[in-house]
Amino acid sequence: MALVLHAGNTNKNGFKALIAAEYTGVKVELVKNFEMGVSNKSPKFLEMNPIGKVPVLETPDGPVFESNAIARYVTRLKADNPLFGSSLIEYAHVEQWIDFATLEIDANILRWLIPRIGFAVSFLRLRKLQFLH
Ligand SMILES: N[C@@H](CCC(=O)N[C@@H](CS)C(=O)NCC(=O)O)C(=O)O
Repeated sequence: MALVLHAGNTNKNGFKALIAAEYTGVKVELVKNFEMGVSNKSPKFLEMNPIGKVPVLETPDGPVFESNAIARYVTRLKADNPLFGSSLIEYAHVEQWIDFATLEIDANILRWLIPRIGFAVSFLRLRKLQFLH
């Protein structure tokens, strides 16, 4: 039976679990009729993740939130899954790129993107305009 993932079908954080599932040979299905801002604020959803964020994976042992934790859970469903690597240095490299993507890219992406789509003035632009020194 498939595990149910709560997220929209374009959610980048949901993709982590779906990709891990594909490589692992585990069935993960997106919940039907997910509506951002509605489904993830329902009382049933908030029982699974009190801060109302997606993705959340329903497992036979209860829900898991945080996309990296979900991807790791799905990957660990297969014993000795090569996705984790097969030596100490390979494990470290897998963790290195997970952390890099999360802490260096994801954490900063909105700060980079928002000025470029015209919603705010970037720090560099302010400095160029001599508002900052
Ligand atoms: N660190 C979390 C981030 C989760 C997150 O920010 N989810 C966003 C969508 S990408 C969300 O649910 N936003 C809805 C809200 O904040 O109400 C993870 O990796 O799962």
